[in-house]
Amino acid sequence: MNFFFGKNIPSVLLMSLVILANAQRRDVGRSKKYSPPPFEADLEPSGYNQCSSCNDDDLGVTRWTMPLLKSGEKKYYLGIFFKANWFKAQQYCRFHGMHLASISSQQENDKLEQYVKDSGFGREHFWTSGTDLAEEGSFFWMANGRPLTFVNWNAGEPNNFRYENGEEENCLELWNRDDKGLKWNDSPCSFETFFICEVRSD
Ligand SMILES: [Ca+2]
Ligand SMILES: [Ca+2]
Repeated sequence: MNFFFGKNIPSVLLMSLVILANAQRRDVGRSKKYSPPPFEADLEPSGYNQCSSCNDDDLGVTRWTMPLLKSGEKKYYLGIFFKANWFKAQQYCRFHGMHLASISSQQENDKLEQYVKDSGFGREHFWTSGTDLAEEGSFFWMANGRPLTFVNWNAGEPNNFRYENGEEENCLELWNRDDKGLKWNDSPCSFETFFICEVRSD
């Protein structure tokens, strides 16, 4: 008993302290090695929203959280990663703080056409927010609740074609049907295709 609790006590204590200190040193080293890097926002909270690196490219596309095509007061987003029916496309845009697109001038249509072509999706169909679901034949933009003020229908459209299952065409898509440019067509809202969202500044 004296061996442990007699004159050897100081040396036992000393050894324990040395072991403990070494263990702590290892823990300190380990915690430094595996600490996650701090978020940028934590480092520079004031610079987080300044978008210092979101320069426009030749098309006027802003790249920050999402690539957006600038067109006057609007910004457009191309939904090209999955196809969705008109309602789901609407939901996607709204979830991200946008609307399905509206087009109010030839200039906007031309800019979108160029953007779609340059993005490699010139043969695809794209939903807009145009619809005559509320009243057959009276199209308006869900994006702003207004009737169409500019139209760019393809020849023979809108034709409200009736399918075998009884569904008619009530949603407005953009489609370069016969190389005459990105014209408009009414299409069944249940069809799944790409879509265009817009950000409005008004
Ligand atoms: Ca219709
Ligand atoms: Ca049609």
